[in-house]
Amino acid sequence: GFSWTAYYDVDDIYGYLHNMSLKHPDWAQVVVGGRTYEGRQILGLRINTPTDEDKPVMFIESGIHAREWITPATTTYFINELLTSPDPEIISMRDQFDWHIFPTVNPDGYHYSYTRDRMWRKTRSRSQNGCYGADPNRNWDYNWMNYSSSNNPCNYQLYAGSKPFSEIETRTLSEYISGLENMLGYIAYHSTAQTLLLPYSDSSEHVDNYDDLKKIGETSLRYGYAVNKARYDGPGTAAEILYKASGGSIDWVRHTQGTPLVYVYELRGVYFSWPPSRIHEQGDEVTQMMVGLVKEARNLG
Ligand code: 0X9
Ligand code: ZN
Repeated sequence: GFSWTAYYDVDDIYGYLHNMSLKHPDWAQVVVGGRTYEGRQILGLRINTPTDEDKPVMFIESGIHAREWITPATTTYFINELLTSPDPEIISMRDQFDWHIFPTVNPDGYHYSYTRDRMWRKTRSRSQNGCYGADPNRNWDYNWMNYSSSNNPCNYQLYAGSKPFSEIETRTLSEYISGLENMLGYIAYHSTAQTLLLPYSDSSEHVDNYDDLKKIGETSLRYGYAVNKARYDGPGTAAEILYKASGGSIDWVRHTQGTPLVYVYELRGVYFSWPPSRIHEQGDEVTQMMVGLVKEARNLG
């Protein structure tokens, strides 16, 4: 069976999502967020418990970078918490939103990292000169190619693609996102800078609700800290506390969709490695970070 003491390949993660939808058919369903170069689907779980009113959407993007294995593992852990936890705080968080949760939005890359090259980061599209993959977090259609981006398809990490949305993964996922009405939050998980980032990633400009985002982020980190005493940097813009990077998903989401709550959580680990025996620890921390985020967001209205 599926557990949180090991890392799993894509098919097992997708199997878990299917099992959960069979177990909770009334409020959990598998959704297709997009397609990949190698013909996979980008699968997620939509969790939407029955209520009278329409609920705001909370979107979770995970695993856009293939080698950041802790992110899909944490995300399925979080799904399991939403589905099974008896904690009233977690139940209340679950019931407030229409959740769209995608544990691995770059499944071709993740499978390649899992089976061939642990440090693989990009997609697996083949370019004309025979090199593989683009960085899917440099490929979104907003300020494409400005910072921390390469135009060389053979660049192992930062090739931004031949044009904005050249990658079928980012293009199809962006279409899915555009189709969502009333998206309140978009949360992306990365690793391993142990940092909480706000938009924008490629400019020092502050978004109009920067102060709220900062306050909500601080509460989120405080809730996370209570679990393991792990200190995260931030919250702050990538330009302020990490480095400027263009073409990232959160910048596109914020700019084109106007989503109010947009964050990148860089989770823990050392050079993309994190012991499988400690997935629980990271999972509980992220769950509490989400509880804190949702609480403070509601306080601020
Ligand atoms: O460079 C990135 O894409 C992220 N760091 S990582 O080490 N996981 O690759 C930072 C993402 C910051 N946000 C955006 N660039 N949108
Ligand atoms: Zn990353």
